[in-house]
Amino acid sequence: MKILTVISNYNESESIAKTVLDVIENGSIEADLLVIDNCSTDSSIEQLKRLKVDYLKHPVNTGGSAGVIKTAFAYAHYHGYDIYCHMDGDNQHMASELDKIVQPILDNEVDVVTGSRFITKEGFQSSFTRRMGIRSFSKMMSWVTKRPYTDITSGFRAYNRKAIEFFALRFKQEIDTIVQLELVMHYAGLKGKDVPVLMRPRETGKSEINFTNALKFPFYNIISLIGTVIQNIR
Ligand SMILES: Nc1nc2c(ncn2[C@@H]2O[C@H](COP(=O)(O)OP(=O)(O)OP(=O)(O)O)[C@@H](O)[C@H]2O)c(=O)[nH]1
Ligand SMILES: [Mg+2]
Repeated sequence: MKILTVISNYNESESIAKTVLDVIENGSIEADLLVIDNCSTDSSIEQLKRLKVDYLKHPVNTGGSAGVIKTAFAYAHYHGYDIYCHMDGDNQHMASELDKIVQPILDNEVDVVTGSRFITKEGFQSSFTRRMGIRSFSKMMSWVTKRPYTDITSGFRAYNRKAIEFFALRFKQEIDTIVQLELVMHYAGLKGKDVPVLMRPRETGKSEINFTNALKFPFYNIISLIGTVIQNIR
């Protein structure tokens, strides 16, 4: 079984080393490690060189973290990986819990696993408004797909070979929002589940969900949801 752990990085020079070392020292699975850098403008690349970790750098920033996921699917497929695990470079996800998101795939239970901080409600739970946003979209998606979602924006995920091949070979469009990614997986017949994990608070750097993105998030995701549902009507 070939497993790839990908760390998504954009201007995380203050936390990328911690994240990489967490995977190397505490990773609970046997896996290769790759950092995908979305054209950082800070000293992230110097940190990666110093750590001697494998990385690839986008020549331009894709305008959001979804671009990293597309590259990761292509890389995982090209190099013949059976499972691709995704972690954010802000050290919020725990490498010691990688086995939790991989196990349901090894058991052939599902195709995609999402680490959710809202099942046991322990560890970092995010701000009240952010929680409300995540909750509303999780509920909306559960209603549309009839599969329970609890932490729709979580970046701590594992995908099996079926999911990797779908996104690397068959899905040619851009991935713009997490709602679109989840809905497309649903329509492609990929089965998913959430498992409980703990998350840490972001200590440094800037979250993708800044003030402007927090305002745009509901609109983009609703448009995405409607657009993806319409595209699936034949
Ligand atoms: N902002 C931003 N982040 C990116 C980009 N490409 C990759 N990333 C990475 O994607 C991850 C996004 O995580 P966060 O910005 O913390 O967003 P989040 O975890 O959904 O939100 P929080 O709950 O606030 O932590 C980080 O690891 C970034 O380094 C990009 O183009 N913009
Ligand atoms: Mg984060």
